[in-house]
Amino acid sequence: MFCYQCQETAGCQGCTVSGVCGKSPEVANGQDLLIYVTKGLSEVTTALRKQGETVLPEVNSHITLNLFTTITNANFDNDVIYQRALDTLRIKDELLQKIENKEGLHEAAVWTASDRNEMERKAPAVGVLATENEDVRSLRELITYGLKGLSAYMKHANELGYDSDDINAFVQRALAATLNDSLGADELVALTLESGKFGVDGMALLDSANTGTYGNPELTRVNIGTGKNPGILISGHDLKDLELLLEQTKGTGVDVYTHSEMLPAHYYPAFKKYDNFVGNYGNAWWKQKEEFESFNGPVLMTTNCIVPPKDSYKSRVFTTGASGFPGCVHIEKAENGKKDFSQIIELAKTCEPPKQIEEGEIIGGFAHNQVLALADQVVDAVKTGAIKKFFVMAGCDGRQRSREYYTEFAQAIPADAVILTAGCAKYKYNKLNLGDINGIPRVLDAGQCNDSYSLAVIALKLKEVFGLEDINDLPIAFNIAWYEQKAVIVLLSLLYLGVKNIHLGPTLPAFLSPNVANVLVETFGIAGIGTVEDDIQLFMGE
Ligand code: FS2
Ligand code: SF4
Repeated sequence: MFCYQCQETAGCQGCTVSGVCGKSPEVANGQDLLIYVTKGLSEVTTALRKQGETVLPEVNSHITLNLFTTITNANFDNDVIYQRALDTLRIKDELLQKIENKEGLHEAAVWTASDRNEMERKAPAVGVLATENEDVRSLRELITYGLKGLSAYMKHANELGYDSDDINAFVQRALAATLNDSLGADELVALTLESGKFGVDGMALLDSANTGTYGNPELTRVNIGTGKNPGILISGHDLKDLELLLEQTKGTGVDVYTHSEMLPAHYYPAFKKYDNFVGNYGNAWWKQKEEFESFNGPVLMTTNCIVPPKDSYKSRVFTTGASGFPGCVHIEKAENGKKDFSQIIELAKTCEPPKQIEEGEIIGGFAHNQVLALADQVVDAVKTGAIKKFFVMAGCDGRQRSREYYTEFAQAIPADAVILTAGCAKYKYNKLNLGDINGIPRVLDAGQCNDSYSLAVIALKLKEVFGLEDINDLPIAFNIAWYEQKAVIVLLSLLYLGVKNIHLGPTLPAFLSPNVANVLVETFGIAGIGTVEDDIQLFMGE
């Protein structure tokens, strides 16, 4: 196996024996094969579009779900992965018949298999290292990882009935381009930046889906303690799953708690009507071994990030959507679009209530609509000098000790600075009680990682209010933490919007070759992190 798609990759180089995330070599190979056949299908659909044919929404959806399935910590179930690969080949073989000129198609578009054994034999030859040129490999993977993140956002939007032909066509065109040996570094750099444009579009689409369905996030205080009823813990990112769960638990005596990236669900008006929607339990994904244990009740994983569960609570872990883990019950969507969570609810009734591990409240809900409602207050605070700087500290949390930098950084920023956050990175500083500036909290949480879009909207609005030409003339610094591939599309989106001098940590991606890293450094001023003291000085221009 060879995988270097996430920040925790072994030795900052690549996982070759097994994944730091718990992914076995067999699953890594299965995912490589799934990506390979998905690229093949994408080359076929892209050729069909060129012939003027329409690609069905089911095919688009199949492709984005395949990509989502291979995101770090989403799906460890090789039966599911190989079945999806086989289904992909069936769809592709059928569509291939319609291609008028098959000459010049990549092997991935014409290769097929009839069973898992054949696919398993093929898998080791089609992984990341199949591209020999280090820079081309780096750019192909950078694009592919960005598309994985974008696909995750598309799937969430799809669940709420939102879709975009343009974005699907781009995802497939770009996947097909990563197979094309005639594309050199310059073309791939251009495609990387184009991915950022579609990243912005994808996040905007999901923002419309979420706010159009559940209302605009608003300033909310979220309980982090526990009640006396048994509970279900819902993790991951899918708001539709949460809605279905809340509907089905109403009046059952079972409470629902959010975990990790589900916390921002509390900020949406539509979820406030459920009396049994009690609060948020625990922290970011990587602490789940302890927190799922002490929660006592069932856990529903709607997406990544799954940490391979301990036997002591594994029978209480359920998966749905793109997520999966062998031995954990997977709840499928029925034909009518509903999901039946009754077995989770019945199990919850037999469980002890959650053990309280924290108490108090955290505050959030500062997506674009809420912040813009406070715009006068914010602009005034900037004009009077009460707020001197905004730090965008969005992204992911993770297990490495070096991430304590972000807690220390948040504590060390001057008292007249405000943190704008989104994603599970927030757990490094959202319980520090950093106070407020003239009533504006010093940590403004916009929501999930995709709500980084909100932070961009806010920055663009401030640029307009202050009459600036360039977003980089604002008193905003970007100090982003990354872990998995959704952070890659967020980064590419920020670059597309013209944001410069983003600091990325705790380490730069292993999949950036020295030359590709240089392009990002020279063109966009991307940098890693240093010590807290040095970085604060640098950001404050001292
Ligand atoms: Fe955190 Fe994991 Fe949100 Fe990432 S819960 S690292 O999926 O996308 O963020
Ligand atoms: Fe390693 Fe990350 Fe790949 Fe898992 S996802 S195998 S930890 S690089």
